[in-house]
Amino acid sequence: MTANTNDTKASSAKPSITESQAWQQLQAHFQQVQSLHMRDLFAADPQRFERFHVSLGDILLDYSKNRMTDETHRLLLELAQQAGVEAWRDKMFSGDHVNLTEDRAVMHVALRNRSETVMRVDGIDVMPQVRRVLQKMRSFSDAVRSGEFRGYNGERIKSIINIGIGGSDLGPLVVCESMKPYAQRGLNAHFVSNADATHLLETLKNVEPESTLFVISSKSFTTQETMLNAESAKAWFLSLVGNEKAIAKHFVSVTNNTEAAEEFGIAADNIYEIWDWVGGRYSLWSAIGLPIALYLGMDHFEELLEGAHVMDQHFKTAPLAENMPVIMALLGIWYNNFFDAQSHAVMPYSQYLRRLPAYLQQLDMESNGKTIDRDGERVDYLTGPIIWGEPGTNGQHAFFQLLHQGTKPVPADFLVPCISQNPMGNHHRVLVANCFAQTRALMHGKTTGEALEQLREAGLADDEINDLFAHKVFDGNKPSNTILFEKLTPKTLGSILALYEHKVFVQGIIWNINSFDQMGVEYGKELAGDIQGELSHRDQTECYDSSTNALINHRKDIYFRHYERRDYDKK
Ligand code: G6Q
Repeated sequence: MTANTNDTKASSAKPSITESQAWQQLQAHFQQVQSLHMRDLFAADPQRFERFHVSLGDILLDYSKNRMTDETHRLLLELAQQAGVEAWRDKMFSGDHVNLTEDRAVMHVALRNRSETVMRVDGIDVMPQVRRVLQKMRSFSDAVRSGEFRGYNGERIKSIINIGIGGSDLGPLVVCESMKPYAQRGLNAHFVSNADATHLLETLKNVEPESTLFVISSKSFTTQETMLNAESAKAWFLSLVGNEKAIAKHFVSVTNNTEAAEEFGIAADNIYEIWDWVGGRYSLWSAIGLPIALYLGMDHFEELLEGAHVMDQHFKTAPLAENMPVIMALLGIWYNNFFDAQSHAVMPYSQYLRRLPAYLQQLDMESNGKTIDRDGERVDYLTGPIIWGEPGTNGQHAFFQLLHQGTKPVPADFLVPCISQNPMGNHHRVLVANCFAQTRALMHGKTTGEALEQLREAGLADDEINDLFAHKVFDGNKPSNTILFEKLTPKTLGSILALYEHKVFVQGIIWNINSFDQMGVEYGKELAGDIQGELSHRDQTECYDSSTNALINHRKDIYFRHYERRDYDKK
């Protein structure tokens, strides 16, 4: 371990956060405020929005529709202070090995550092290498987009297929999907991740080899799904083109394992480097963002970086009380640990952001889905929530019922632009009105009096009203944040993604867990190997539990019978 790491570890050896004064005070405070209704808090204080919102550039975070008072706010901020959030944030920005279990720096902020500031990892300024790779991305993406770079037979590149999974998929995917209005006409971006060949084959149905560029994205270049898909894509390409040399014009790679990429057949020049201080789920800002640069152009990619940098500076310098990621993190902890909320919903009122919940699922759940704290002890409090969501207004016609009248508390984030990328008739006004109406209804609910009045106005008889009214009452007091922004531009998207990254970081610090490893993912990578071996022969499998054995044997029976019959039929 380096001196850096030892320092970090020594300073983290402290009593559980639940023993801190702030936590204890929050617990006592929770008893007093849990029965307060936000409806009354708003009625009693016309300035509530004024006090509980914060802006950064064109992004407004309204957090006034939360079950909190000034005292809650104060105590939550104290919790952040007592957990050492500021010190840990500074350690991350200084390149300390805050990823303790992997003994690594966590420096995705350097990837989008648009200032002249030096950013060191293990004593070395990483900015020159970051800028070198960005420059290489620019040259290549410019050449592809202008048609200067062409396929082996002179065709222009029309399709980019990213082959990667997890962090090497979700980040570029969410950005490309969200930024479609900025894409170049005639250029399509596809993302293939699943081991299920369907994903690759269905994608290949839409492209021609001469005009397709594959980006093999894998930090390790060993991930099973990615290797499978990359090999099958290469085989497909060669079967149609029949020319090994053509690979140099159609396959590039982003990886930390250049040797393996070269062995796969990728020309050295076509390899884009990433570094071990870039975590997979924090890597869209690195060369893993190459599909973004290709699809949207490097200027837009740099605007995305700029947006993230603005959020980084805000996170680094704004006082905790006005710090957007800190506020969102603390509210999340308030519900997770004091109200026992098991999940957190994300509702983008923007079709372009439809994949945001999936991206945030990985960011949050892979980072903070941990039980062992930084000191190696089992935690005795809840850590990361289940993240889920769908775009509005669709969710309203599906699961919103549970938000309004279910028995489980589900705090939610609503994201909505003020201006649409696709102004058309009344669509956007309807969309925004629905978003605001939902957060208002969740907060306010519908009282018994209001329900009765509505039923009377509808002309129902008294006995009908009696039977119905209880079903028409909405408790309200359901918390939400609203993130309202001007327009979904690359810069705004960069800020929003960085906002969530830092939110997750702050929560990890308070829960005293390492948000930057992913042992569960690695465990998954180990597991399938043995079973794959068992599936390849006909003998009965008996080495696992009865359930796993039976499932394996059942599949073998069906599979081998299916192929034997097919071979027999062919004869
Ligand atoms: C992310 C995780 C994980 C990883 C994938 C792909 O933080 O580490 O999702 O990104 O397993 O890994 P490779 O990029 O090495 O293929």
